[in-house]
Amino acid sequence: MEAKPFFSRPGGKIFVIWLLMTIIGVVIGLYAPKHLMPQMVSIEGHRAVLTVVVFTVLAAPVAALVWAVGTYSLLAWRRGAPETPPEDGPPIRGNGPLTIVWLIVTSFLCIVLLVWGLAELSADTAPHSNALQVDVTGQQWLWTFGYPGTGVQSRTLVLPVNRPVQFNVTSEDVTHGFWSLSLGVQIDANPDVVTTLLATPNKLGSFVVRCSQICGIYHAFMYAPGKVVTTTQFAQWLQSQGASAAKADLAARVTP
Ligand SMILES: [Cu+2]
Repeated sequence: MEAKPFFSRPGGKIFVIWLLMTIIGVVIGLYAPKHLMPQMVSIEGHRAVLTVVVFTVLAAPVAALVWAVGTYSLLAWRRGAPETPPEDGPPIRGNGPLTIVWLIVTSFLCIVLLVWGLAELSADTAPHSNALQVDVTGQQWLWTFGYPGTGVQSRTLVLPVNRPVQFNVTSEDVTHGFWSLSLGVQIDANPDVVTTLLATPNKLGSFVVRCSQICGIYHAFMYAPGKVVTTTQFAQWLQSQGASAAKADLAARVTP
């Protein structure tokens, strides 16, 4: 019996579906995050979008393989379909080239994701000598932002543009989650523990701080407004909140 051409066989058809789904997945990965995620106002926020793009694009062919086999099986071998499922093929255990390709691809994906994740984590938590210190305290069910050295406590997170900020995050009662998507930060706020996290706002604009841990009945209402302003506006704002002019200038100053 003459062998059927590749694209007439189930494997060939699955390959075509896989290719189409991979292309769709890659296109979604490249374009959707920029349009579906909110406006990013920090370097970390932009890097978070890039991470979503890279991970989606890398995951697209893997997800497409599962979907392609599933879609083909459902359509081609449905009840009453002209095509009947083939007999089980030979086991792939002894297939050397397939095993090697499988190992290389999966190892490559795991290593890329691991290295990328660790690099992002260390960049977000590395101490910075010139960072503006902001104490973030969560409690049921609001956020308080303190600016050490100025005496200012605020329910709005105001940050100067183009300066690293170190958030010292803690909680007064239960575990909360300090989370601002636009700032690209998220970390648990635990009682009796201060956890630090860095971000560098690089775009003027407003954002929202939310709680990412279910922390009680009004968890959904635990959010605070935030904005990124110029250095001058930041010093003026500190003064409007009761800081002396000297302390406000000192806190707002950018030292090289
Ligand atoms: Cu909370």
